Amino acid sequence: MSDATSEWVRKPSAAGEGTACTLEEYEAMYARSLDDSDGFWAEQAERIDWIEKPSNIADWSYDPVDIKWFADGKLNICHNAVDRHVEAGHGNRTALIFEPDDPDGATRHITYAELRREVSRMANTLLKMGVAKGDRVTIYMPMVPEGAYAMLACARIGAIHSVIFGGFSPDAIAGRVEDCKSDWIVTADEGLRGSKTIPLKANVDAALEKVPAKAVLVLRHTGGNVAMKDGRDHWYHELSADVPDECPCEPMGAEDPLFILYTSGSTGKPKGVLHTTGGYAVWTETTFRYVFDYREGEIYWCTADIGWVTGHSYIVYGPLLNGATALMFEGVPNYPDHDRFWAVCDKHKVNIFYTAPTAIRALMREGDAHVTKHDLSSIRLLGSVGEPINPEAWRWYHDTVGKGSVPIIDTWWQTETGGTMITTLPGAHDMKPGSAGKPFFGICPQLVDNDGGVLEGAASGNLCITRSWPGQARTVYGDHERFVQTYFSTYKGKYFTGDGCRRDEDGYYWITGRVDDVINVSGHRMGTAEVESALVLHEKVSEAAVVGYPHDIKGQGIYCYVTLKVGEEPSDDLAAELRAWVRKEIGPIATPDHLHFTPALPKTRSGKIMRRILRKIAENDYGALGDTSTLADPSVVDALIEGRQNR
Ligand code: 6R9
Repeated sequence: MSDATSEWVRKPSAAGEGTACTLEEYEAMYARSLDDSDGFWAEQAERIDWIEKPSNIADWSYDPVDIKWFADGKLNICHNAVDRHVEAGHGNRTALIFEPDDPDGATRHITYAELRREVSRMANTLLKMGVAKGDRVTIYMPMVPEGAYAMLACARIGAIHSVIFGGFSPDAIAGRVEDCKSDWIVTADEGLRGSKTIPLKANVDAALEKVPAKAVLVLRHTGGNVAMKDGRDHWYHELSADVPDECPCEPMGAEDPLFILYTSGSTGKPKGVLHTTGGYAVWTETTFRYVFDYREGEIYWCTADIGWVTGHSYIVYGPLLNGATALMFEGVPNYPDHDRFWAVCDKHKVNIFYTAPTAIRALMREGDAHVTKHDLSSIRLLGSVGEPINPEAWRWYHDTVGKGSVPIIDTWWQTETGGTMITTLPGAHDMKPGSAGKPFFGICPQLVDNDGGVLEGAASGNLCITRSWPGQARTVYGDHERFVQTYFSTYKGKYFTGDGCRRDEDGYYWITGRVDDVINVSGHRMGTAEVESALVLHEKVSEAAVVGYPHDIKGQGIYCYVTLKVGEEPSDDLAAELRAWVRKEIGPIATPDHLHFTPALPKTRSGKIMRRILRKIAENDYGALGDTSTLADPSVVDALIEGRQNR
């Protein structure tokens, strides 16, 4: 392999109109964001409408962990994302474009004035249902504008939204509803993805057999038949029929909670990552502005789902805070054909396109003709997010989609970071395929070795961040100790990201992937422990160990080693049953790629499963099994290699 470090791709020379900053500006602003952090962020915060302007800018500590930004400020983020633009005379500007799953279905254009009415109507409907400030509202919606309305409506009245991705199962919904004690659910009859219907309401019904909720608000979307429970379930169009389309914005403290978003970690059940109002507003506004270099009138499309943080920050809040026009797409990249993304870019003359490496790899495999048959000349910026992008996919994205002349931003960030942390800026930096690039304003990355020793210069290590930034998660909902343990105890006084990373001699960062027991499947974060817990819940399973392995399209695939209870026999039927079981317990995104029945797992004499060995076998890499002498029974390894599934 060539030394990718030396492979530069120069940015196009004309930065053009907009917010684009040059390399000199980036360097000056980055330096100031560290040397005069309060001054820098107070200035960025001026683009937000504050009810009470903050004077206390940064107020945080990593030991003990207590993070506050703009603490004495008051604002409403929905006002800033919606009303502010109408009041500034931009009511006729398009806020959202909706492209349905069916290419022949009705496209919708929603102006900022309409958005204000729709969000207000939704907010009044929530109030009518009984939702109060501080309540947790679960949103389980398809990718339709009403999903964004629901989020913004919560923000408008000071309720805390908890969006759950539509691909999660009833059990996963129940766990999340229970964890944040959410009495209220917003959902739709069904979702549509690639012409398949997703039974959203039925999934909610199944979840609510396990946990209680006071009311369910149901959007009629497909018109499919769903059961409605008297006294609990309400059709949105009925309940909202007589509510006004004006609703005041609740003044919120900057540190009042805005949303909870569940994400996977290396242990136990998913964590409810909590973001607050003021810092998140400033962070998503600023990152969107500089990273996407957004220019008035442009069409911006992020292909994520609002169920993930990328959808929160870069479909809803970031773009709308900037008064941008954001496209929402309900469908999938390969329906009705593998050209759908490019057809949509052409149809809506998309200027900025932001997607995930897994989609790029899948579409690359289908051949260039799907791309070249569409006019993509409107695209002037391409983005990537969610997992490391391999240089081959980067090249294809750059050369075939971007015709070799469009800059790519590879944005590294996490649910916990609220917005982009490491990326090149399109007007400032040359690119290196596979490298995320440079830290955003205010971000201090640090690489440490396994003992916490700080690594300087060109080095590889564990990626930490040493200073807080406005968009940082404040806690794990209801469990601050878990927040401290997960992120601030491995390397005391630092935020530990869980990612491995290399910094090259030019100061560019190359994320190498998770160093904990989290795997990244098609850009979806998953704890191997979650899949293991699901498997051992099955009556025939005694023990399970789950690892990731490199997968051409998905980035990582899910490889499960399973030992059965005495008397149970492995069979293809049982393997299929266990796959279906995991889908039911977690959701389709967690479907195992390989199920490997084994009479025993490799363990140390003290009983620890040697995952390193399991990873190597799943990767088909037996030359590097390393030291197996500490195994209680080394012969297990030969049997595992013999029975390997990923040939
Ligand atoms: C935004 C988002 C976070 C994890 C993160 C890392 C991986 C995200 C990446 C990337 C390499 C990038 N990740 N962006 N790795 N390059 N540009 O995806 O949040 O779902 O919480 O996942 O995703 O491993 O730690 P989230």
